[in-house]
Amino acid sequence: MFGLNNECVLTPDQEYKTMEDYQGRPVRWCPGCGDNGILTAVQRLCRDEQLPPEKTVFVSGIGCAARFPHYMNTYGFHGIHGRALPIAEGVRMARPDLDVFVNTGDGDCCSIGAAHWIHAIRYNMNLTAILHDNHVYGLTKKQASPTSPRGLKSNTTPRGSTLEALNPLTVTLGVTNVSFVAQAVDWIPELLYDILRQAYLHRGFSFVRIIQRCPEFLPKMLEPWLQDPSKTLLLTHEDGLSLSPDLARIYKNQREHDPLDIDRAREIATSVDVIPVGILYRNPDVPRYEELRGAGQARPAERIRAGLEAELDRFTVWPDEGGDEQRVA
Ligand SMILES: Cc1ncc(C[n+]2csc(CCOP(=O)(O)OP(=O)(O)O)c2C)c(N)n1
Ligand code: SF4
Repeated sequence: MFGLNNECVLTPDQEYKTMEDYQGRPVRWCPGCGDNGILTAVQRLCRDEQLPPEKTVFVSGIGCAARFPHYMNTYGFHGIHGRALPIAEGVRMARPDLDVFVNTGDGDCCSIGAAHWIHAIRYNMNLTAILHDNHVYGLTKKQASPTSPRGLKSNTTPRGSTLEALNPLTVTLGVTNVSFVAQAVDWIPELLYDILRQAYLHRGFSFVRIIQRCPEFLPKMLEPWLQDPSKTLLLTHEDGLSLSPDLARIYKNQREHDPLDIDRAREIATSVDVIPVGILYRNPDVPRYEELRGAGQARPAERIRAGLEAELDRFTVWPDEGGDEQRVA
């Protein structure tokens, strides 16, 4: 950025960051995997918001989607299966000055991590949770997940899965203290970006379910929605998505929806043949756990040091108190 006399007015640590500045290690997802588009949208968001990499953290569980933190040039925590959310909540409590994102697959979030998911919604901590929903366990090579459609033939359901799929939108919208729920698809980048940006700007637990293509294991599953734009329902509102004329021309199936209307949001979430895309629910007034706990401030360094010293003292061997005997509190 340059001032009136063309002099640079940015200090070195404030230099404008480009998309490349947010790119981490080379990506190893399959070609055509929807995770690639999600990564690009997130890197664009980081660039547009100029998020400081040293103040931004991506937390994940285990799965293909969970490789996300490796591909970001920020802080990251590739955690354990199903535990991305509690790890992220811990980061949030200890470091309220950081922007915390969570990347979780449908197995990671809706199966092994389901209990954490429900309580994360209820705690409403300021996190941006991105559910990469490819309807299958990708990393472990095609097992049915809770969001697999009924009848899906997989390595764990060779005769077809017997249960109806769990709907992550209705589940989230049903939990006490829910404050932000949106749905995107990986193949409409303009809306994917807009939705992720609105989720990031929301103060509270923002839950974005992204319908994600897995060409490796479910190459045909989303074809009907890719081929026929009328099977996508765009949710528009002055407080929701704003569509470019080009997009509005292609996706004519639109519906005005006020994101404050939770009853209508729940009804839209149950859509069967169409995929609703947009902000289903947003309520900025839901209290956040950090606020209620009064934990909005980072702990001063002296307090952290005193705590560590006290903990180490418990295991210190005190030579003047009986030689090599360990003094354990
Ligand atoms: C405790 C535990 N159980 C099971 C596994 C094996 N495992 C690794 S990833 C995964 C499922 C991944 O599916 P999903 O979360 O949908 O992510 P995707 O790979 O599709 O992105 C499983 C079952 C594990 N790593 N740890
Ligand atoms: S297996 Fe599926 S989800 Fe995993 S990287 Fe390949 S296409 Fe993506």
